[in-house]
Amino acid sequence: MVRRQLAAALAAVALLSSAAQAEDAVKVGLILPMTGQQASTGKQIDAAVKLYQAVNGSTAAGKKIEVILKDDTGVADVAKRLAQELVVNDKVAFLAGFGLTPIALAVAPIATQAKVPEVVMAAGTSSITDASPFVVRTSFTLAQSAVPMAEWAVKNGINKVVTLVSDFGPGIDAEKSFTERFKSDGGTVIESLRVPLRSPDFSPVLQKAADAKPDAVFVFVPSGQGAQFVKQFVERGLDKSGIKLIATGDVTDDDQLNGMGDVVIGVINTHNYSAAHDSAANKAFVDAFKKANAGMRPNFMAVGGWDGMHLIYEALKMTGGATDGDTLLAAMKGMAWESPRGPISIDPQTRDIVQNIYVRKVEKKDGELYNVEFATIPNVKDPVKAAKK
Ligand code: VNL
Repeated sequence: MVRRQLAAALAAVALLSSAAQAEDAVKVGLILPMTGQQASTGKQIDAAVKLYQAVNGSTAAGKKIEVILKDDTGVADVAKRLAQELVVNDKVAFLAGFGLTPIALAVAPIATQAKVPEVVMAAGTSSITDASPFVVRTSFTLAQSAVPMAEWAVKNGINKVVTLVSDFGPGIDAEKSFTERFKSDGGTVIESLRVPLRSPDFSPVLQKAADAKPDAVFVFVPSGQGAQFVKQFVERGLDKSGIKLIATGDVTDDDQLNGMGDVVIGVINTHNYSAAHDSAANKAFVDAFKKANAGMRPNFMAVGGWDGMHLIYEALKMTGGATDGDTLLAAMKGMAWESPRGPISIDPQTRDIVQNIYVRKVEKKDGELYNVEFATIPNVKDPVKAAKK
């Protein structure tokens, strides 16, 4: 009898303390494309988030940080439903992830309504941070990379260009910001070509680009499509046409670069992160990432995920564990730290990332292809928002 009462009492205590623990946990709803066309982005970010917790522990400000991973399959409507469920049922303190622009945009009204920070770890269209005062970005904008690419091209004797981009938000930003700067620096864009985001066939546009006989083709395709693009570039014979390939670093993505073959050696591109970035912080990051993921090389998406977790942890430390959205946003604005990509900060006015952009050349080092950085444009703010002010 006594024993049974004791057991019941102990069970009650256990229940209470696990309830208290659950209440103490801070939940992060991580919405990523784990399947479908953009699955490589989901895989990279998920791995980086797990690594962040393995290296830094699973608590911040004395609270357990519980990540709830959901697969949006790359579809905006699915992401929207998942975000709603995470807010209403799981009571998440953060929404994070967002592998594609339409997904980040679809979730923004939910972030606004629920006053939950939306940490954008991947998507790169400039306007995303305008979609909600609760959006904070740790990835990049396309204009950040495209403008320096245009500047480099004109300075290096490239005068006539065909642009070729994926036909959605970031591609249109890349096309527009490259073209504006290239023209104002004295270059000519002779043709602007776009390919669909879903299942693109690059052959017809590559033929058009070849026929236009430019000095170079400027290309943006999203992470995960670079290898296919390069394959078709070669199949159409553009590698032997004398037409140079210049690009944002999304094309020569570390996730796929090694498989692209020697044909990409020498390709000049601009971006925020290279696995070959020369710093102690990056070496430690790349080594730990490879060790935890059977040799997989981290790409710029992984770094956006890693830094998104840093932002979440540090904001919680600053608020002493308080999780109301306004307090968290105040903590995030202006935060600065050293990322594996170099020094970064969150612009307190726009909530967008400020970071170095590097001009890189694909080279072979120890039998592997890398984007080797040879010039740095420091502390680049999103040029689209900077121009509006
Ligand atoms: C986006 C931009 C997606 C750049 C990407 O890869 C990328 C986006 C998935 O804004 O949707 O490389």
